[in-house]
Amino acid sequence: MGNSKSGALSKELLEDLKSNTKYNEAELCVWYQSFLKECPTGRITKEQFEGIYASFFPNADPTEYARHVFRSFDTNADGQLDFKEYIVALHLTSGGKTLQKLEWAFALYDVDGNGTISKNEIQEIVKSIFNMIPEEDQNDLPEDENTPDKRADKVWDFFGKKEDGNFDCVEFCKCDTMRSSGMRDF
Ligand SMILES: [Ca+2]
Ligand SMILES: [Ca+2]
Repeated sequence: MGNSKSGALSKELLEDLKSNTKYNEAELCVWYQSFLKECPTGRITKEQFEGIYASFFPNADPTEYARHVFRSFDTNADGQLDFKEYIVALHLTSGGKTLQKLEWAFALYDVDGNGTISKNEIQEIVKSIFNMIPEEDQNDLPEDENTPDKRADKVWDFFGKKEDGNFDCVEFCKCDTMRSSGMRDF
């Protein structure tokens, strides 16, 4: 409606994204135009999202992991990513380690969304990550983390939890050194 520079991006959404991401107005407008070009409906479906992952990992099976990532970005759980969710995703997966990023990683691992992470959930995500590693590359992994179970055990040990324990977002975010301790896939 005459607002040619920002397209259909509302002022409200623009302000929201400006304060919650590192992008400025000009960048957001450019992202919005390219988003609409790729997704004329203004929405990315789960299938489209899986398709994007599949194109990046032609020699492996990223479907499960793509589903988990999609879930963690689909904050209103309507089965689609709108522009806001897309930009927040972009912001979280690029750039430095921030509390926001840790909170997102927590949401990724909290498969059932109950606010805590269990060992089963760690195993499920680690398994989906392994599916993305071509078999010949799996052979090159260190002996103590060359299977999903070993890797999950390592991560679990890092948090110092009992088999049937779980941890919440505060504990998770406190573990600042986790990147170098087996959870480097963030
Ligand atoms: Ca959504
Ligand atoms: Ca959970």
